[in-house]
Amino acid sequence: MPAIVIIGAQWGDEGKGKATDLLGSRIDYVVKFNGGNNAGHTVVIDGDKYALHLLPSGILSEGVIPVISNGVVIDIEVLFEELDALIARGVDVSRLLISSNAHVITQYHRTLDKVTERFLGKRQIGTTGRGIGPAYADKINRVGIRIQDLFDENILRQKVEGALHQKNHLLVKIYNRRAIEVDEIVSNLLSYAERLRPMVADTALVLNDALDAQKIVLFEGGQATMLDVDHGTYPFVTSSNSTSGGASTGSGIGPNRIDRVIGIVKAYTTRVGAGPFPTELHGEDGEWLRQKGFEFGTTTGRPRRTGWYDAPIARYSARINGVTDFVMTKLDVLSGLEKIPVCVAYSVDGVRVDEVPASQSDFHHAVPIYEEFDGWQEDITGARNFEDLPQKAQDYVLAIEAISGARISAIGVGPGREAIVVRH
Ligand code: 2SA
Ligand code: GDP
Ligand code: MG
Repeated sequence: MPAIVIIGAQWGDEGKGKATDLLGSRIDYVVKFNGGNNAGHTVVIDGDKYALHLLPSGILSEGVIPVISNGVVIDIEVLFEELDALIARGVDVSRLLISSNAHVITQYHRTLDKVTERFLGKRQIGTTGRGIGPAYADKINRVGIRIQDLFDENILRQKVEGALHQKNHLLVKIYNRRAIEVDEIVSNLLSYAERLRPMVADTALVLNDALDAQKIVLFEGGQATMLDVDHGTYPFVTSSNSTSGGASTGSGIGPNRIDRVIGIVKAYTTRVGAGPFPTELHGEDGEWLRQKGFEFGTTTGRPRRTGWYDAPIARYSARINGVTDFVMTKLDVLSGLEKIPVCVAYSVDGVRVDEVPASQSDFHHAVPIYEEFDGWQEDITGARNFEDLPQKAQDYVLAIEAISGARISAIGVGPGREAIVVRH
């Protein structure tokens, strides 16, 4: 089973970092293929907490080769900060490989991200402010800066000039900000070149060779299906393909090499930023989930919006990603509830709809139709086999599995690396 893809099946923060880390001991390469330092993956190992943003979570597993492939946008200053923080904690990061085709996030991308959001006012997306959208916009607009450009000053200067040409006009005339100097950007980027050089590689070739040699390669998706620029709740999405297809285009391996797609779902739902969220809870229950699940952004610290499990979204994710199995996380957070509502379909303007509506306006109007399941009162954090779970927790998982479109092969019962029930 050489190529495995892990993706978020909801709106992110499902616990992908933990799932990646769990597989870590069996894999040879771990690849981040989309997004940038907007991601936030928390991994807890022996009580020690690691928050990773730009680096793949698999970097914490000994012997694994971490790869940042072409689909990623890289803020180099953040990259080095994150590497240095791991080095200080004794993590070996020396094997990291970075694609020469990956794009770079610069100061003007961060600035534009923030001023654009401010300009949008009430219509803002609630981005992480890390410059992700503007960097991908430049990539698509063919005025992006790639990692390989840092090794040729002439080319770099020409490209930065090209990129800043329109942006300075926009910044000065529309947003009333100061113009950004070409020299400032070029010298900043050049200052990173020598440290970066030994990490840069033709990562598509490396990964294809690895797969030819029967190595196990894990592709770790950032963000999630409902935040995918094509398949998510556009425009309330991130700017990359965070669905499983992104693993192919974002790394340069053929789609037919992917054997397994693991969708990570939380036992309930959360979302950070604006946009539709049918099962969102605004009252006490929502706050209870937020506190009990510690639902605060790993990158920005923002409180996450919380709500019940949404089965049409799980089915949608199973379909769009070709999910072979789900890992359900945070089941422990639901312990102590009398009844657990699960969204099984929506009512859109009075009509029952069983699948995620194709029209955004319909999705904005979708009202969940709930089925209630019995809760359980026991603490389940010590469970390691499915049979260790209280009968009602087993029933909840099996009921959700039946309506979610794929098998649930593992269940998270606590934040720690070991807190997982694997179903055989
Ligand atoms: P962006 O910055 O352009 O990617 O923002 C666009 C939308 O994508 C959402 N987004 C996220 N949603 C959940 N988790 C993310 N990572 C962090 C975490 C978030 C944080 O792990 O907690 O710390 O706030 C993430 N990254 C992007 C974002 O909220 C916008 O809705
Ligand atoms: P990611 O972006 O999908 O990697 O997820 P985040 O790291 O942003 O958020 C998931 C949070 O849930 C982290 O704080 C994890 O430590 C935590 N977590 C993961 N799995 C479980 C679980 O099964 N139970 C509990 N209680 N916490 C979990
Ligand atoms: Mg996260």
